[in-house]
Amino acid sequence: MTAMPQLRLRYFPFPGRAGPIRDCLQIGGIPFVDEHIAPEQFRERRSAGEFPFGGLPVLDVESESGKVCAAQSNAILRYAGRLAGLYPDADPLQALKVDEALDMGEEISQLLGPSLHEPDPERKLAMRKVLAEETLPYWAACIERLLIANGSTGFLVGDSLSVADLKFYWVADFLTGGSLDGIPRTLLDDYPNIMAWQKKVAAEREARLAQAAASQQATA
Ligand SMILES: N[C@@H](CCC(=O)N[C@@H](CS)C(=O)NCC(=O)O)C(=O)O
Repeated sequence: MTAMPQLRLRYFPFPGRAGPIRDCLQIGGIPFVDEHIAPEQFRERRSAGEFPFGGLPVLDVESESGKVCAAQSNAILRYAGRLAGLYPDADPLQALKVDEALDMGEEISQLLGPSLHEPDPERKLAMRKVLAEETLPYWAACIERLLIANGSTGFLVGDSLSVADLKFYWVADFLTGGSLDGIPRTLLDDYPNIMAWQKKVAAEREARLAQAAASQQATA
């Protein structure tokens, strides 16, 4: 039997792009070191060339095949999903749909980037207005259609939790959590399938995390 690789996930001390990866590994009962890098330390460590493409998250994997340091949150999430049984590896069509959703999540995250980095408050709010009134409703309508096309199962792909749900759980949390000035917390309220999905995935995630924590305690 192949031994489980040793994993170290490096990211900032907030969910961001690492939220779904942390959840996935925890739900799957996959041990990993969850290293939180303070933003002040990040710049210094990046200048020292510590991160392959300069950004976070980064996953260090040590296995029988050697050591690997990998970047790109979706690639890491797929890998974590394979280890945790939350990526439909055996079904290419389901995997295609999961990949589609992951890339859509990344596209939405990237759309937020310019306003996050905009220092001028007026320009920031003007950018957020376009996001809140045009760009994000466009993508929300795409997700609503995805959920309907999947039979309104309450999951993005198939009829069970996958890494696609975990990715969007954190994207939706960021969008509607109230931390983005100019983006209303009610942004997704007009999309009944998204609202039902959000409720179901939040409950499923919590239950699966609690189950994983309980079984880890039982074997400790
Ligand atoms: N496409 C990359 C984007 C990585 C990225 O932009 N990460 C952000 C944090 S979410 C980062 O490292 N920001 C710090 C910076 O670039 O200064 C991925 O999905 O991992």
